[in-house]
Amino acid sequence: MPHLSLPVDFSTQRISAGERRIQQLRSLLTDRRNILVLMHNDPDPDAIAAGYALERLIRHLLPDAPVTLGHGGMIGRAENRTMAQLIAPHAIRIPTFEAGAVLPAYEAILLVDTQPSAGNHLLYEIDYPPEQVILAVDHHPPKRSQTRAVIHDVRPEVGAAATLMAEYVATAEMEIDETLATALFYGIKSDTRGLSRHTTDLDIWAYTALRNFVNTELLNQIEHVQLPRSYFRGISDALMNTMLYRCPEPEPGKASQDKQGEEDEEEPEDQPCSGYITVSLLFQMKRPDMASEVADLMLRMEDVSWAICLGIFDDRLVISVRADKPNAQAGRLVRSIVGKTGTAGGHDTMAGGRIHVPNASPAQRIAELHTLVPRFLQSLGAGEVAGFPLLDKSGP
Ligand SMILES: [Mn+2]
Repeated sequence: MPHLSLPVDFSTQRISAGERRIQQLRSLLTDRRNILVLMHNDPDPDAIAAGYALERLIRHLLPDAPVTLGHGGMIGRAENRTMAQLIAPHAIRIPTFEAGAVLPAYEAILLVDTQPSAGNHLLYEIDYPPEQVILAVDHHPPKRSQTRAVIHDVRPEVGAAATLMAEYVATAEMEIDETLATALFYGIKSDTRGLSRHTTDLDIWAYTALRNFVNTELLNQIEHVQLPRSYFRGISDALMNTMLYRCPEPEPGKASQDKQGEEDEEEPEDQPCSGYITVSLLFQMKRPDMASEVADLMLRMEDVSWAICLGIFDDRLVISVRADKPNAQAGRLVRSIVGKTGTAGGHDTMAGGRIHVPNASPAQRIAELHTLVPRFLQSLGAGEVAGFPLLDKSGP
């Protein structure tokens, strides 16, 4: 029976901590009549992989467990849709307006790639008993909040939730097959950009160990899926609505102070900015994750250190930010701008946010979107800078 072996340098302490989590999970879920593994809204490959792995783990621990895999929002990106169809076609989508009616029926809910205090999952919308949130497996920075899952496994240093689930799978000595391995491998690959960002030894272990079990054909089907024409139209719109702004020159003698310790979310600090900032506006997104896809793409432009994408999807503004410097604080930047008007979260180099504008006309939404631009530029020290359109050939 093939299975993953834990890293050889794992201390006995670390191994037994993992084993305790597994035992606790089994005993907490025993006799629950209805269990939901819940991914965050608009799931990405890491959330799908971690959700699928947790569902499989629960079935391994409790073969007759009545477990459902689900998410809110929509799976947009073609790669992610294909992954969901090939790996977890049984996963259910719960619309936000049904969350209040559907979720209380579950006696236990387990969160993957998110945590109770985050605003990007369906529990955020409703009053759900916190003691029934049995597990949170997440790698996003913790919020200042008392709301914790019973087993609260949040490790922000790790590159992917799929990495954490690989550890669970190895600890439980659960059989690993190609589908599970491919899902977890792609989840890690996508969240860490092939181990090139935000990576720990645990990510390298999981990525390497899983690679031996990957079904290359399945991985190719997901990663190199053919893209619909609407994708290219969306990219074209994005390119036409992208502006570049020069980063401010660093003031001589003004060394960036090393403020360690207390996080203050309200007070943005100097952000590392060099070269250019791109700002892309997407006035009519067909899917909410288009914003992150465009931000990813723009950050690949040479001499760009910040890529900001602001879009409109349904009745909300969607913010996606990418930074290239590991000491950037993209999460803090987005939180400081969204404030209490919406939800935000993220890591140092990637972050996102949502602002709901339910009773606004299309024109008002567009106006709201425009007001965000100077606020982002000001926070990056480029408030006074004149931008130029990316597609303007006479630009620098
Ligand atoms: Mn993730």
